[in-house]
Amino acid sequence: MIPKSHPRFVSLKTRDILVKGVKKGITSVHGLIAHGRGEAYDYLIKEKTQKFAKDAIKASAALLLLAKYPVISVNGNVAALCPKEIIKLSRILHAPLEVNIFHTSKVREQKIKRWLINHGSKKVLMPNKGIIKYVDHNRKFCNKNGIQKADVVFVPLEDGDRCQALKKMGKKVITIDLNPLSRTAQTADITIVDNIIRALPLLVKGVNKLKTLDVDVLKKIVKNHNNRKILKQALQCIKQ
Ligand code: PTJ
Repeated sequence: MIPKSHPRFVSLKTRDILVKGVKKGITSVHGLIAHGRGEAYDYLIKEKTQKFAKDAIKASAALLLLAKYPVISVNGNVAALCPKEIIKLSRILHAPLEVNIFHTSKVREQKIKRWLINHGSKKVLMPNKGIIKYVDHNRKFCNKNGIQKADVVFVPLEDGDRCQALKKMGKKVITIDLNPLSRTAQTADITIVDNIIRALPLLVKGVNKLKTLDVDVLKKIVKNHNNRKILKQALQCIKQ
């Protein structure tokens, strides 16, 4: 039991959640390593949602609201860290959740699905006959009524290959990634450089706030977003 008074309470608690995720069979063991890398970057941005992240969250909310068919991709880390928030986002956007994992395991896919349903999701899409072109590994399989059909795909904590492939397929891609240098961060249309545990609740808030705005206003927010500039600001912050 970690006492709340511990100066690293949130960080230690988050690690615990992921370790439990591994024990439950939701998170891959590799997910712990990925999280460690994320933590290092989080430390460098002072474990705070910086302005460049807030700006990217606003643009993401606008793009998701403008989407005709947005889909939210869920992997083992996302499922363990923020099941409730990801379901909230799916609900307010009417965007399906789709389980799509990198480290192949049919058993883990089913466990993630059950986990999300137990947390209140009505429906969870699974990879089937849909194909993401240009990808060789397990992630090439997707749901043909989910990611395959989507115009905007939200892929938090992603590996670079699939992000590039989704872009080549003509989709708009939004990601959350603490590493501004990762291929995903560099390739996505919008990159939220922040910890998912802070960014996701803010994205839900952002969608709720912007949902009454005029389409033209939302389009302007998206048009004014410059991902290169955001990544540069994130790197600048890290350098400092
Ligand atoms: O469940 P699976 O099989 O799909 O596996 C999921 C992981 C995350 C293990 C898999 O997609 C993977 O290996 O990802 P990568 O290539 O390590 O990329 C994950 C990215 O997410 C890295 O750039 C990390 O810095 C970043 N990251 C890790 N934890 C967080 C994070 N970004 C935001 N918030 C975090 N908590």
